[in-house]
Order: sequence, then structure tokens, then C-alpha cells
Amino acid sequence: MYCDSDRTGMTVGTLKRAFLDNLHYIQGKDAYFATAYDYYMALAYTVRDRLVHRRIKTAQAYYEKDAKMVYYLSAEFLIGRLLLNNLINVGLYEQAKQAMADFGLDLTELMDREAEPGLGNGGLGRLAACFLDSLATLEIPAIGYGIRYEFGIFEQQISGGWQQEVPDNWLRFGNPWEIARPDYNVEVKFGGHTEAFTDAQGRYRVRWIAETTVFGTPYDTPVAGYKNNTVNTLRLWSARAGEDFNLQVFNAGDYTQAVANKTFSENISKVLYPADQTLQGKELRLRQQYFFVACSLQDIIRLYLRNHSTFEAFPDKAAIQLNDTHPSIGVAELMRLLIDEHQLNWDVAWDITQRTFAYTNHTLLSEALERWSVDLFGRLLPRHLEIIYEINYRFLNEIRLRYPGNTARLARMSLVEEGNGKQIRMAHLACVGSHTVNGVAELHTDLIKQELLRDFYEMYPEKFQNKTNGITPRRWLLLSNPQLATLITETLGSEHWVTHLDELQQLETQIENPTFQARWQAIKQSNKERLAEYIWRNNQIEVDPYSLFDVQIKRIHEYKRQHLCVLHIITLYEQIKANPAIDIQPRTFIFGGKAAPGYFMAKTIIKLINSVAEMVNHDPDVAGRIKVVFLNNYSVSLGEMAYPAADLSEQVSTAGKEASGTGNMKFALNGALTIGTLDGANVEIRQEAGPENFFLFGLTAQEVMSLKAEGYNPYDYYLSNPMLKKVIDSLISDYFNPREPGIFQPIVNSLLYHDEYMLLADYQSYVDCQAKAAAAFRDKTHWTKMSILNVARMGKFSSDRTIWEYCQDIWRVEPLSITLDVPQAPSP
Ligand code: B1N
Repeated sequence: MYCDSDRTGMTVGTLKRAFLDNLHYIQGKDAYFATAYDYYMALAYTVRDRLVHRRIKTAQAYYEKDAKMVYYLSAEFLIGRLLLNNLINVGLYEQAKQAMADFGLDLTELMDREAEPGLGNGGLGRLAACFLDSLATLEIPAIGYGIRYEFGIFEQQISGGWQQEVPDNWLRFGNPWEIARPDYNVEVKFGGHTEAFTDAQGRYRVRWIAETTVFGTPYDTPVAGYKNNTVNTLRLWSARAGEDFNLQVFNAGDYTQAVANKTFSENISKVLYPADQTLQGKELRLRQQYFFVACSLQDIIRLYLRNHSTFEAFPDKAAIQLNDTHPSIGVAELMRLLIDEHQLNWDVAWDITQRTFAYTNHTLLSEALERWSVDLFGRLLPRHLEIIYEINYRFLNEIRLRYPGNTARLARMSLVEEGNGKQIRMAHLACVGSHTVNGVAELHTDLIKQELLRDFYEMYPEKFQNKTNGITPRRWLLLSNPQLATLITETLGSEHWVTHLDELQQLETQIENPTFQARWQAIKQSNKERLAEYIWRNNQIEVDPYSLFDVQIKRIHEYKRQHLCVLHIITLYEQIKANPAIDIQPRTFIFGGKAAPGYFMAKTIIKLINSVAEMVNHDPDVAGRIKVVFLNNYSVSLGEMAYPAADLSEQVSTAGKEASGTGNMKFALNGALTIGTLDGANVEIRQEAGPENFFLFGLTAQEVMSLKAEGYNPYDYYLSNPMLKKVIDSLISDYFNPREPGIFQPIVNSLLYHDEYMLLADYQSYVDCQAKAAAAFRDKTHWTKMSILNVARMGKFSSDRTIWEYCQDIWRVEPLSITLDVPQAPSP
């Protein structure tokens, strides 16, 4: 009789045997002592074995075929919990559920034991995670490289309405998914000075005499494609002190100092910087960036040299993507490795470098554009500073040839910003060192070409491309909204749509089908009830699951304008207070998101939401028709519950400020309608869904720019709009914060006297549009049809489409299918 292996078998019986084995020999427990955590770990190891097996086959195939690889370099990977995702992708979900049930265990409960790896701030990190899922699903040879932060994004607690940050010790109970690979440790140097010398061949060379070295240890997390055999790797680097580094001090007799010094090096991978889109210019951040890039490039070169003896074919075998400028020091590091360590000459090295790198820009906000002081740079990376100066010298000569006598252009384009305290402009370095630069939505790419990197676009138009972001339908529909996924699969007759999201189009045939509409509504209702229960447990707020769920979950930022939504809530509240008998659509306003710990205005906006919530939720005149909820500690897992429960998706950033947004896609794919501006990918979502299925308001990016140029005066809007005046006056009078007077004055002052993000200009248009949305919600059938159409037309926003475009237009890589030689047991 065929008996499949405990490590690879896929049947319920084998899973049960493997689970007990892992419980016994890895957790060291039996049924008498095992906790829910032990059961989670035992199941996770059972799944991991199946992934490891596929991972080994995948790596073998890449090596044997000498496949061109994609290396995705990112300071953040916000991957979310892995147990359910892996069970689904590897096709083990039903079996695992059965196996656990046979032991009297509830799979959902076990899944809840998993700590979420919060190794990112928001959209940028989550995009990297969706890309890994799509790369594996499309069978693209790829490795993700990043940092294994010991502390991810802080845990957000709310105390007295204010955000409090608590360290996120996610590795406390161990991480069953990762495999440490100390055998692939690499060394990274910092500080010191450079020396010129002449080598044996009489060539001019430079050596870098560093002050300190640290080691990077890789930790590998398997990334499973959806029901194929591909398992790629996410390789995250952890910093370790070098042994020899301790020795000198040790010999001098100060043992404890030597051990203490260890922590200095190991601090590099200690904590994720939580200031999304604001620059701090901190030395530790530059150390983090160089650390993971230096580790990754050594690793990439090691892999390449297993199959090659010269660097000639390097750009044909390695496509390195820079996820924003955070890894852009890689341009200088690859030049250093090729020239100093592998003795290539400058022109050859530069050609290889440019043909290898491509750069994705994710923001136009000037406060987020990375610049490093030349001083700091020279102290930490003296050799890289020399190389950047040399790149710049040659680049400026090129500009002089193209645009003779244009000194203003030279100053604008230089990699070095002059002025008091010279700075290196990392976006310029990334752009010059890459063959392709891309934006993340059509509007954003246009603005890169016309504004941010206009001079570069004029000089190298062929370098610029658009790659509109996407999201993985596996996590953001199949996993997070299983009932909707089942309905879709039943309706379409197969689950082919999971990897071919355009097929959702076929749902349009059901639009007039009352049975289908009813099932659609029932699913949304059940998702709303689940969220309502969560809100009851966590916030002790009772919300009406039949009310309109109006949801805004994302980082808290002034440009994202959570406070515009608050102005709308206060408007409704004022209307109720003026006439308590008013007929108003019941609504639940749900907010969630973290503020950077040092971002005072963002933290005040959180407090404002909570203060307004406190007043509105308890006012008898409101009579429960409006509820305001702030969900603390927004995360990937919380998003998985919130997106499927939303009726209305708030995408209200000032036009021209949100590069793309991806939450907008998650809502729409789960049947929420969008109220939004013509910003980022909203433009394309509206185009796909049809303008009649999208609630549009506000100024366009062009109008924002012209109004600013004309001289925008927010105070005029305040004076001329009585309701707006009433709303702002309620803030001035401390109506919502009687016990903490004055705390919202900074928001008021910013709105009345600067209003950088033009809330007052968009206020009336937003309030009017909200009234239309409320009216539309009252016609259930029509709303349901719009919801179905939104989902049916979101195919474009699969990250599979995005990744396929990167593969075709930027990376020039091909899929490679993996076959397993282990016989696949029949289904249970
Ligand atoms: O990247 C996302 C986009 O969908 C969002 O619109 C965009 O805001 C986001 C510095 C950033 N841009 N820049 C960052 C994150 C961390 C950090 O330290 C900048 N995040 C975005 C995906 O394209």
C-alpha cells in the first residue's frame, strides 16, 4: 500500500500524523500539556515542511536552468499572518480544517495565535508583499530582500483618545515560518577611510579601510504560489556583531565592554522606522539601508557566480528592483563591488549597473524624498561618497553637452544639492543608476514626468513607465472574504478567476438576477455583523449592522484628510442638533490607522476622531443614528475583517498627493463603493467601474495647482459657507473637548490660515457627494447592482497584472514551472 511521507503528504491522515509528530518532537508536548499556541506551532511546522520541500525543488530548477532572477529590494515587507495564506496557496485548507476538527480543535482559533509580522508601515510594504504572492503565483524566479526587524511597526493603544505606542515584540514566542541560514552570513563594513594604491598590473585602485564590520545573517521565509509548485524566498537580514570585533577590547581586558559593544552592531536590525513618508535623516536609518543592500548584493553576486565566471551576463541574469529610494545606495554599492572587489573598469561597471537596476517611485511628497547629508554619508560610507561624486561628475558633463550653458539645469539635476549643508538626492541617484523609472498609477506617473523628475524625463523620456499598483486576490478576496469567493466560484463555475481576475467580468450577467442579488446582500450583511461584533468586543460600542458602514482605514496623514471626514460627521451632527426629527440615513463611521509617533498633527487628528465619537455616540438627540468608531491598532489582519464589511470606501486625499493607494482596490474588490477624489489609482478605479458607480468630488490635481498659484485663501471659504463656519466654530469653542480646551486649535489654525491640503476648498463638494451616497444607499437594489458592477470590473487591479507588466516591460523575465517528483497522493 502507498504511504505518503509525513513531510510531504497532503491527505488528512498524513497531516494528522505529522501534526502529532511535530507537537511531540518540536513543541515537546502531549495532549495533556499542549496549549493553543503549541497546536498552532505544530500545524505551522506541518505546513512549513510541505513548503520547504517545494522550495528546494524551486531553487534547484532556478539553478539548473540558470534562470534570470528578479531581486526585489525593499526596506519593508508587510506580509501579514501566514498560516491561512499558506494553507490556501498550497491547497491544504480543507484537509487541515478536517484534521484539526478530528482532534477537537478549531482551526480559526489556532490561526489567531499567530503574531502578525508588522515589518512595514503601510501601502509600500504591503505592495511588496502582494508582489511576492504574485511573483510566486506567476512562477517567476524571484527573491525578496529586506530587513528582519526585531520590532515591527509599534502596537497602537488608545488612552484618553490619544495614541500610545507600545513596542511590537513579534518574535517573542518564536517564528515557525523562518529558517536561519548562518552559513550564508555576509560581512558589511562601516566608516573608516579610503586609500588609493597601484596594483600589480600598474592600475589605479582604491581600497576602503573600514572602522567596523557587522555580519548579516539571512532568515528565509517561504513564499508559496497559488496552487502551483513554486515556492520562492523572502530573505530578511538580521545584524550580528562580528567575533573579531569583540576581540581587541577583550584582549585589553574589558570583557563586559566588549560584550556590550555587540549590541551596537546588532541594533541595526532592531526596529522599523515608523515615520511613513517623513524623513528623519537619522544615521541608524542610513545604516539599515546600507546594511540590507550590501548583504543582498553580496548574496546576488554569490548566486550569479555559481553559474558564471565573468560579469558580462550579469544584467541578463539579475533584475534588481529598488522599492523607492530606500535601497538606492545599491547603485553605488554595486559599482564599488564591481570596481574595487572584482576589478572591472568604470565604464563596464556602469553599463552593468544601469542595465541591472530599475527604480519605483512611490511618492511626490517633498518631505518624503530622501536626502542624506554629505557629512553623514562621508563618515559612514566614505567610498560610496567618492563613487557618487564620480557618477555625478560624469553625469553633469553629459548634461553640459546636451544643454550647454544651462547652469540652472545643472543645479536642479545634480545628485548633490548645494546650499548650507550639502545633501545627496537619493531619487536622482536611483534615476541615473537605473534603466527604468516607474510610477505606481497613471496620474502619479504623469506627475513624475511633468513635475518631480521633469528634467530627467526631458533628457531620457524612454526611461519612464507607468505600472499601476495591484493587490493579490488570494489574500484580499479568497482569504478575507470566503463567502463572497464561494459565491463567485459557484457563479463562474470554477475558481479560475483566482489567478485570472479579469474573469470577474462574468458577474455582470447576474446583475438583474434577484437570487444572486439577495445572496450578495446577505454576504455583505454577514461580514458587517462580524465587524460589529468585533467593535462591540474591542470598543464597547454598539453599532447597527444595517446602518451604512463608512470606512476609512489607512495611515493617518494630513494629505489623506481623515479630518475632512470628521468635518462631514460634525456637519451631520449639527443638522441633527438643529432638527432632531430630521430624516437621516443611519451611518457607522469607522476609522483605523497609525500616526507616526513624532507627527503631532496626525496624533491630534486621532484625538479629534475620538472626541467627536465620544460626543456623537452618547448624544440622545442622535438616537444611535450616527456612530463613530476608531479601531485601535490597524493591521493587515484587521484590514482582512474591515474591507469585506464596508459599504462605502473613503479615498479622499487631496488630488495629486496619493501616489496610488491600494486600500481603495481592496474595498472595491470586496463590494464597497468609493467616495473619492481624482487622485492616484482612484482615477483608474472610476474608469473601470464606470463613473456612474463611483462617488466623485473635489478639485482635480490641475485645479489644486492653479488654485495654489492664484493664491488660495481658506478663510474666504470659512466666511462664505455658514455650515462650514458652524462646524469650524464648534472646534474653536471646544464643544467636543470641554475638559481639554484648546487641543484642536492647531487643526483649526492650520485649516483657516494655511490649509496646505485644501480641505476647505473641497468641503462643500464632499458634503454634497456624501448626501448623494446616503440617498443611493436607501435604494438597496440599485446599491447592490453598483456593488456587483464594482467587483466585476476590478480585474485590472490584481497584482498578477501589475507583476506581469513588470516582467514584460522592465525585468524581461520568463516564468519557469516547477514539477515535484514526489507522487501527489489522491485527494482525501
Ligand atoms: O506607497 C503605496 C502607494 O499606494 C501609496 O499611495 C503611497 O503613499 C505609499 C517612506 C513611504 N509612498 N511612500 C511611502 C513609506 C515608508 C517610508 O519610510 C515612504 N509609502 C508610499 C504603494 O505604492
